[in-house]
Amino acid sequence: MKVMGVVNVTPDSFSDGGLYIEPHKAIAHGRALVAAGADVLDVGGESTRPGASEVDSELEKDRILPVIEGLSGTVPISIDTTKAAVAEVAISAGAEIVNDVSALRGDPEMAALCAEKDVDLILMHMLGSPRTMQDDPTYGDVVSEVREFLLARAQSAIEQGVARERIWLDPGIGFGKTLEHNLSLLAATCRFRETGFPVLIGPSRKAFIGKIDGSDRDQRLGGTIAACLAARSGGASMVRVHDVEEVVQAIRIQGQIEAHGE
Ligand code: PMM
Repeated sequence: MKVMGVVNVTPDSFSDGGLYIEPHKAIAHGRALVAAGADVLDVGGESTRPGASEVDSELEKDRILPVIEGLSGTVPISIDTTKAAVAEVAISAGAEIVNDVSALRGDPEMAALCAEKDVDLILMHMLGSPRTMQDDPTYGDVVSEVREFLLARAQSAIEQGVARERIWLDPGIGFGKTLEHNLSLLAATCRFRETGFPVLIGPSRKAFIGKIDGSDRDQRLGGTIAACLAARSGGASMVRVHDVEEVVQAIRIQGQIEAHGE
């Protein structure tokens, strides 16, 4: 399983908002994550935390461009955006993956851009928008509904020219979900893997951990690792995390133990 390291160039993200808003700090952080074992870096210029407001695309471009240029040539870079204009400059600067938390609902140009540039495309489930998603999220059967949604978005991407083998699915931990929903989705990673698409899971430092044990954002490493290992056991192909070094170690040890089993 691969590890995607998070480089948030935002003033207000879930756990690291404001730390890397200056390009040289974001670049140094990205390089440190690569040294710690990140296989991919996910660069984002717009926060998706609950209640966050939208960022103008020019500001988002200004945030991410110097950072992607500075990190290009290290490991594959993913651009975390819902806007085709931002994705386009990111791809020109070297990004090879588009991480679209709106699953192509944010911008009608996004699918065509990904198809034309032949980049990987991560489709994530979110109920509503970051502004409203935590307002009493309700599902009948959360796993089936999220799975059907993602399959429909993948089908739409394919119809718009994106190659099937470029598509990743992500159930969107924390995006319009209660604690119960998040746990059900994590426990059902294999149901997403069964679709044939590679699965990405992003549990890092998220609120569901704190809802279980009362921990603050900077005290959720153990919970993050537990969720990553559960995702790996369920067949996830990549986890998106802030604490790369510790997660890489945990995955490696779990893999070694499994390799020595019956
Ligand atoms: N989570 C956040 C941002 N982008 N992208 C994907 N594909 N999956 C996620 O779970 C995800 C994401 C929010 O996390 P942060 O603001 O703490 O980085």
